[in-house]
Amino acid sequence: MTTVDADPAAVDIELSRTALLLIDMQRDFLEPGGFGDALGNDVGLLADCIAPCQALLEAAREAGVLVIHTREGHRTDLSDVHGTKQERCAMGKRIGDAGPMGRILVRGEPGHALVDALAPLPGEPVVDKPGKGAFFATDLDLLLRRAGIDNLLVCGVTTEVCVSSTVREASDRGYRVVVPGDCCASYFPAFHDAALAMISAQGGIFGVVTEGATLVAALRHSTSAP
Ligand code: TIU
Repeated sequence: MTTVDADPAAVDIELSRTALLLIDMQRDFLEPGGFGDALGNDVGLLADCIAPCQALLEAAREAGVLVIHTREGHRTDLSDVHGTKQERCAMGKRIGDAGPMGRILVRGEPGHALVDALAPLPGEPVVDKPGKGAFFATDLDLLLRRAGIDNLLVCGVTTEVCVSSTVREASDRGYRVVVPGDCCASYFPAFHDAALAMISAQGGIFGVVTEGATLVAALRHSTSAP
């Protein structure tokens, strides 16, 4: 067991039953010309979470913790985009429109790729998801259950959209959720703060919140323990 200091209370996690989930660390959200940009956001606000995610990713790999990456995106014929999802991005370019990183939020396009700093290693599952929550219309739950996972370390973008949706889905499915706040980011700093507060409030209603460095230290300590 590894103890992780967190808000509102420390949690004990068994690393062999823990997975690191990196949510949608894609060029479409983090770089100019993608989906985030098309929605009218300042994508530069997400850059600060890359380095803490990278440090945690390295520590997780060293500790032998299962790493799963997700990507939000759609089929090339857009047959898996709800009309309502299209309607809600009508202010700029829409999903499937051509942009500087290829067709926006479409699988296989340059913008759909994960950022270089967090590229998956061969063998690390990459879950493609059409929605905001990573459990909706994916095989994520099956992968986690088959691997005997109870605990999820959830990082990524954006805090109040795909990270929060996934955290809530995971909580309802019985996973113990740990969110390192600096490994998440939002186009709206106030929403980031509020989303983290909503997770840990009321005794940890959806999970607990910690820092990336706290998790890295816990993973390293556990790896070097006799
Ligand atoms: N718009 C926004 O904040 N986020 C998304 O559309 N998707 C994710 O959060 N991945």
